[in-house]
Amino acid sequence: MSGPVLVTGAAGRIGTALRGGLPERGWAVRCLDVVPIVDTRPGEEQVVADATDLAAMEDAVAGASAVVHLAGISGESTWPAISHANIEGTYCALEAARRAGVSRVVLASSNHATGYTPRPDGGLLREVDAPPRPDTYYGVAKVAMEALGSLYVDRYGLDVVCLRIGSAFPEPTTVRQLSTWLSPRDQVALVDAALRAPAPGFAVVWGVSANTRNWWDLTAARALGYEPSDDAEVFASALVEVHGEPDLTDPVHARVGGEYTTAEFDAERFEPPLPRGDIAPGSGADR
Ligand code: 15L
Repeated sequence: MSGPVLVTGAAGRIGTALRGGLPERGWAVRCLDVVPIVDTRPGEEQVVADATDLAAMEDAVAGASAVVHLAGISGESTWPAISHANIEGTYCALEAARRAGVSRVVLASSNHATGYTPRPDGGLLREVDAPPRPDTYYGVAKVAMEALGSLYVDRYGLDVVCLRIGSAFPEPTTVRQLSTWLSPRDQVALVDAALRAPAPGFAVVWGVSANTRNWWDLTAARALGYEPSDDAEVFASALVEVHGEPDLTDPVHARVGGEYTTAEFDAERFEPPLPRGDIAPGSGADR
């Protein structure tokens, strides 16, 4: 590996975990976010820029060895906001990488790209059995992300790994997340594997920890070299005591996207987001 990894949305939740863990795995990190990072770490490079600004992205990617694209709105919002931040942002990340000759791009996709997919009657759900079936405009943007990644592999020969991330939080806070949790340590392990996998071409893999209650198959992610360490089950008794065991007929547990497939997540219920410069780091504006 030569040159730093450009991490977009570096001030956000996953970006912060990666900034902590990637250097220990030998990666230098160049951070990019619309807001300055306050707790900068030794050796990090900092770029304050908007990931939807192609010229700025071209400058930011120069000399990088890979791009990890996390920037964007991290949940449902209005169509103008999602289409600009999340779809335009993905195009800019891939196009800037292509123009700079950076051949490896890791994209933060999401389970919500296929959120309406039902839970299988038994066994584990493979990515190939969960084609695009978005549950929100946010999910549509993740479908577009995967489609753009596929295009840049086939047309321009990039290696693009799309991570269909589950619930990337410090710890699970709902019973659904006992199945969908991706711990901060495993966020680092998954991105590290996506960066190192020899010639993955185009790959789409689930991003969850080694949860006892997983129903998304980790075979494809493990084939990339991902070795998860954590299991949400250590939080199960406390969560089940408060919320009860999950009812598997409830859409929240019967579909990949959980709550996002319910009426509560109709985009009409969402306000346009704050202007991007007013968004605090780690507020969820970046993944
Ligand atoms: C996501 O993609 C979101 O970024 C995150 O906020 C959670 O909602 C997560 O999915 C999830 O499904 O738990």
